[in-house]
Amino acid sequence: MKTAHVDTFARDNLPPREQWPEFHFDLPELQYPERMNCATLLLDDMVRAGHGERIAIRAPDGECSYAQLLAQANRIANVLVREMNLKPGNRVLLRGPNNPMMAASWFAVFKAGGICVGSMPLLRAKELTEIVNKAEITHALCDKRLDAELNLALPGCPSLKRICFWYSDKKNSLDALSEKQSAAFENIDTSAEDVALIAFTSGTTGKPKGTLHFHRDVIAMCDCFPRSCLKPSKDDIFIGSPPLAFTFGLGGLLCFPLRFGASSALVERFTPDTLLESIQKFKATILFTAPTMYRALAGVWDKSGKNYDLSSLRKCVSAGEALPDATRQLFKQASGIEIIDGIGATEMIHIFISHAPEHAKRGATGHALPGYTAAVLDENGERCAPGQIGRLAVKGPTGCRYLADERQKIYVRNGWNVTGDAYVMDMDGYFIYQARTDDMIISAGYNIAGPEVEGALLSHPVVAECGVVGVADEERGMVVKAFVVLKPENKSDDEMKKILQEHVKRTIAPYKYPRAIEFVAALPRTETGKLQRFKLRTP
Ligand code: 3UK
Repeated sequence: MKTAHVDTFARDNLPPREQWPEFHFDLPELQYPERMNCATLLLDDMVRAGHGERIAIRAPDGECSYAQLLAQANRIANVLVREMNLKPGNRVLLRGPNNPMMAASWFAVFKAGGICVGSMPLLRAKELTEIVNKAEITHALCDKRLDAELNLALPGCPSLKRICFWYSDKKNSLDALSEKQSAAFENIDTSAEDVALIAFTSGTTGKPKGTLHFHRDVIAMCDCFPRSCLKPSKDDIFIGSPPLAFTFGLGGLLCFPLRFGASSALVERFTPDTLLESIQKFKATILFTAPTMYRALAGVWDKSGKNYDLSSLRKCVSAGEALPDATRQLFKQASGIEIIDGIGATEMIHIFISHAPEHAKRGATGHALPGYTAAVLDENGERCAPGQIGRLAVKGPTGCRYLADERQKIYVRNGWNVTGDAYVMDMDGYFIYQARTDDMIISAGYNIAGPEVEGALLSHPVVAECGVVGVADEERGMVVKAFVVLKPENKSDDEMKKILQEHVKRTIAPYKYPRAIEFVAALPRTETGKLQRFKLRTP
């Protein structure tokens, strides 16, 4: 397919074809044309189809219709092309909290044929430098309030020549420049296989990996999980915490709502209480967030929940890490809502195993979504029998393509995307998460999955949060160690340790109980809500 990219850096740095996973487009809704620009489908076409007057983005300081979002994206696209000399294929860093200018900027870059590289708001200069250099980023659009780390990074980023800030009152701010531009823009006629974004993995260790996703992939993610599990309507109002730089947020808080003619409430920062307040304020119907937030929400729901009208909320999606059954149950008791759990990955762009709320099964992530095939494989790449633990492997319309990275050969094997997760398939074909493959604890010959022990601990009422890892032990090789955050007003003493150990022994196979327990005030987490187990292993 003929590329629209003049700057072919991304294409030139795709992995060689023979290292790509298999791609399958076996559903009627996954038959895509050879040329597509994802912004055209998500924005221009929606306005053409008559959604122009409907609200696309809701934010604390006002609403923005589809037509207004389109106009703003067009103005920014004109700034990129006319003032910042963007050429199709150039990489553009997008840095800001979730807000309307950030949303419009994503679309502006897609429209202009640029390649979006989102940056998590909390990234420091060192991490920014790494991704700018790895992706040879040439342009940046940045929220003025997040300029400090970017400015610190600049001396180490020779490729990054043109930067424009928004929410700034300067003459050359993105706000001022875009006002002067036309609200019309003709989208670049990209190929379905032109790279639209480079998403860096929130990898807990090692150098960040950039995953390349095509215009087609952005649309495919909208046509898989939302269509088969979430089933949104045009009246839904999405809300949630993941940054747009995290593909979980890009899908759930920007692309999914627009694909279905619905709207997204973008809020920059959440605590459990302000999230509840925002659900009321925006009458949000669909929530996207991580398991820890659901647990925290369940904790404040009964107290704070009374202060808010939360009756608009219908569906809740959890991803990013395993959803402990204790959290699923607590949240259901508090809200009446059965969480939709889904496993996704930056490499796959979004969720590929999940379930409709009525098919939730305790402890299980669900089934492969229509369009995807999933399997649990042993070390030889053969399928494991039901009940046998192995490596999760998946293929479908999206898949892993790392930007110039040897680790492609680790993630993709025999056409499968191997996610690095240990899973079991049960007799009903449900996929049941065990642990990250390298987080499995082997103690005295037993295989123990930390998350299972965490689940048992979380079912005790004094436990607010916990993380379980293996620590070296002379006698047993490794022992199970739990780091526990207690709810306020509980004593962190030896007696409490005993109580928790006995509780685990009663809940799951006794040999899995944590022989060591350490009480801590908080657990180390990434910006995407993931527990950083490696930090617990090496204090
Ligand atoms: C883990 C889960 C158990 C799992 C993501 C939804 O998390 C996302 O992408 P990342 O690249 O991490 C991928 C890894 O995270 N994981 C995610 N969801 C679950 N483990 N149950 C889950 N429900 O180890 C996976 O390999 O940061 C999630 C959509 C888009 C995403 N990028």
